[in-house]
Amino acid sequence: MKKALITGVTGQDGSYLAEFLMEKGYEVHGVIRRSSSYNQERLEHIHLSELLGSNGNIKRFFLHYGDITDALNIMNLISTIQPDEIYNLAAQSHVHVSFEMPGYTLDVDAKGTLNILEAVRILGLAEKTRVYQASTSELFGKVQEVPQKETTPFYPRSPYGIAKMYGYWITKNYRESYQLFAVNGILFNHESERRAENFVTRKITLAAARIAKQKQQTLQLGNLDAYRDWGYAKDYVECMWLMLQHDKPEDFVIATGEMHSVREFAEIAFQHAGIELQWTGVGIQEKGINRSTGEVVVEVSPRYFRPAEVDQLLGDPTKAKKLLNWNPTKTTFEELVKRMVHFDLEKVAKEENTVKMFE
Ligand code: NDP
Ligand code: GDR
Repeated sequence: MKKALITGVTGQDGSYLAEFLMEKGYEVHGVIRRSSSYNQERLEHIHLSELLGSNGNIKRFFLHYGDITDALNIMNLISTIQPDEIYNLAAQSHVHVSFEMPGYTLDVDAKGTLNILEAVRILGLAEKTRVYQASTSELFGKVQEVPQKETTPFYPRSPYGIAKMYGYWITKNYRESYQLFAVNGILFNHESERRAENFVTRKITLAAARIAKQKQQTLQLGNLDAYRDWGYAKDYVECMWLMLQHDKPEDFVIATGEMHSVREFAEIAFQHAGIELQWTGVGIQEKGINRSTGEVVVEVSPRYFRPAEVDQLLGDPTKAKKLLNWNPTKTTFEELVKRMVHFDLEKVAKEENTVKMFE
């Protein structure tokens, strides 16, 4: 049985990847951080299926306390588990937050990556353990070429993008210097009903659901004219695994090849929640009005503007299609938005019930 170690297992991608690898028959080990509040919501169903013995009562899912900034802890975990594959998904992953916490973002996203690669090298696991590094389309930042592919020059525009750039190069360097099977997945934005609530897509789908159910009045957004290449997270974790099964360690762009604006995302999301948006005004005066009631439901707030913005990202996944035989449009943009809104409509309905229960 192959063993995988996932850092960032409590996050959006980590939870989907854990499920995916369990289905493939792996023994899965995840790194969780000690927290004063519960942080395993996205993993509960995996715990449950293990407890119910649906996998023949052989425990195949293990969680370990750890932090990728703690080199000793990471060394100890890798030495004990002896994983065949490591997926480094742990990160301070919020671009806007990285402007407020650049030093911390550097420690986690750059040095944390080095800690993992060094542990594999020092422990003499270069031949056994394959490493996946969660690289990002934010490396492209201020776009030098459209669409972006593996050979497009980088120009990151945030402390997050710059820290991830170190992660990218150190991964490549360990591959070239020490013959590690270490690869970068340069993934473009991918979303889901498990997306954290402060990323723009989930913020919109939750707000659209709450506004439709009269639990919230308005949604405040920043730059409505940012364009992103949005895919579905569950489809993307498969690529991480495919990259580590490939015969050669190589870096891959993973994207849908289609981009949409934040404005468009909001329009479609509100539509699925039963509200037709009409835009009025310009710049920070711009507003989204509910066409049937005339109420303002979307406002622009400079609070969500970034000191330096990435205006548009569009990926070219040709290499992944060809070499990994990956299908980038399993879930279309429309389906993704619809799926997230319907999930949040149900979530919000349950919130209402909970409120009523305690009234
Ligand atoms: P999330 O923010 O949902 O999850 C991040 C995970 O990292 C959480 O499990 C978090 O733990 C963990 N983590 C944060 N800091 C540390 C640390 N110091 N030590 C150990 N664990 C830590 O991110 P996603 O799932 O969306 O993304 C996964 C990875 O892919 C990230 O590296 C992200 O930067 C990258 N990426 C994401 C893209 C996307 O569109 N989603 C696109 C391209 C790259 P906790 O729950 O305790 O906070
Ligand atoms: P991004 O995702 O920065 O692309 O990073 P995010 O959803 O935060 O922003 C996308 C775009 O929307 C604009 N925007 C807003 N963003 C947020 N969060 N909140 C708002 O209210 C808002 N209004 C407009 C942003 O300015 C931006 O242009 C994500 C993360 O998952 C990274 O970890 C990952 O590496 C990249 O995707 C690829």
